[in-house]
Amino acid sequence: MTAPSAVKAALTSQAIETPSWAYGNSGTRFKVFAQPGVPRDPREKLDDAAQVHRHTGVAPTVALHIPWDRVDDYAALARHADDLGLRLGAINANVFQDDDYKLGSVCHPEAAVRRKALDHLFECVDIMDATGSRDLKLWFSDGTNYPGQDDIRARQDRLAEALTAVYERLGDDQRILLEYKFFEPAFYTTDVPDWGTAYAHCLKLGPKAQVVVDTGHHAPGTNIEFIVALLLREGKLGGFDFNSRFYADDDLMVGAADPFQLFRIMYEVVRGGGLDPAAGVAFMLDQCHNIEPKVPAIIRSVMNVQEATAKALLVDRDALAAAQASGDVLGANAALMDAFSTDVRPLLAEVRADAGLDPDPVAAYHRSGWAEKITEERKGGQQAGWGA
Ligand code: LRH
Ligand code: MN
Ligand code: MN
Repeated sequence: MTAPSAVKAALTSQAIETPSWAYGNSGTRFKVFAQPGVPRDPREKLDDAAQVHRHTGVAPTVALHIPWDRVDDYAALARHADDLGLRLGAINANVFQDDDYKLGSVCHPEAAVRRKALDHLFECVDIMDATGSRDLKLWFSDGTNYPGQDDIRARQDRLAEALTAVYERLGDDQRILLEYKFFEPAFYTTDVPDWGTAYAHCLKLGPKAQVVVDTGHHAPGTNIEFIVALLLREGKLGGFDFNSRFYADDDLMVGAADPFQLFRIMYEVVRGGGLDPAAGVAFMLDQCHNIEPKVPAIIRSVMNVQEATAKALLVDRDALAAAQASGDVLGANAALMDAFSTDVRPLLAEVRADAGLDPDPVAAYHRSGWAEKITEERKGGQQAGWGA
């Protein structure tokens, strides 16, 4: 078993990135429920993110979504982050909310629309240059609704062309993280529907292109930990968009729907060396908090990732390997289940106390008065993005 000090050190070194859009008002296509105290601009989203980092100690970066977080001066926004003890993280491109993209963005049949989408992706790289962000996260809503609507193969060619152009524009320390999703908003074909498609494109592009696994983007029953193990083994796991799903892309709090799945994923991350910061795996949240208060929900989510990580670190790898080698099916399964069944909350409380934090981040947040302060000061909070 990993020594307790090594487990603690690994837990302290894990950084979890929170998404700017999780702090804004969100809902479904049926209704957005506005909440009191919601940020009115990107700076206020960072102010909230600073509270998450203050109480957890492991959420130092914030992902931006462009144009949802469009500002005149990105370097100034990065300085605001710095003043708060934060850094700006992945830049998420948005080529899915414009009338021109009805038939797609970089895969659109018309060259002029493809050009417009590509220009936005270049703009995102310019923003990365200003913010010092490493990762450009690309998710394309491109696809078709009806058989025959467009040529599946030509769309792959157009996608490859755009990705190559963006790849060539990247600086030495910048990466493309290509995200896949099996359906929605397209209902028949999706141009990047699965890890295999994302992997094939990233492989052709080169070492600065990696796959991002959004846990909500799989068909029910998909073995996500297998995908994680395989991508890590191939050096192509760029990161995660963590959330949880009951039915489709529900974007609920990570670890809420299926903590056992999250544990299995984190075990493969640990097993594959992905927890080492040098491996470059970005642990990001991609969630919406439609009915629950946002800041404490994000704190809870960060804690859920930490709990799954702690359990994964507690797996007795020697006992597991011995059981596997001897064909002891039950013993091997027990080695995993013992770790999963461990209550790691006291260990994480200790890790926090060692770092000078309150052992109970949610309680500390509630006591801090931040919720009352923002409710008093902020009127007319911004919508997270959809329909904004
Ligand atoms: C698409 C997605 C992608 C977007 C985000 C808002 O479903 O997961 O990561 O950028 O939602
Ligand atoms: Mn996502
Ligand atoms: Mn999603």
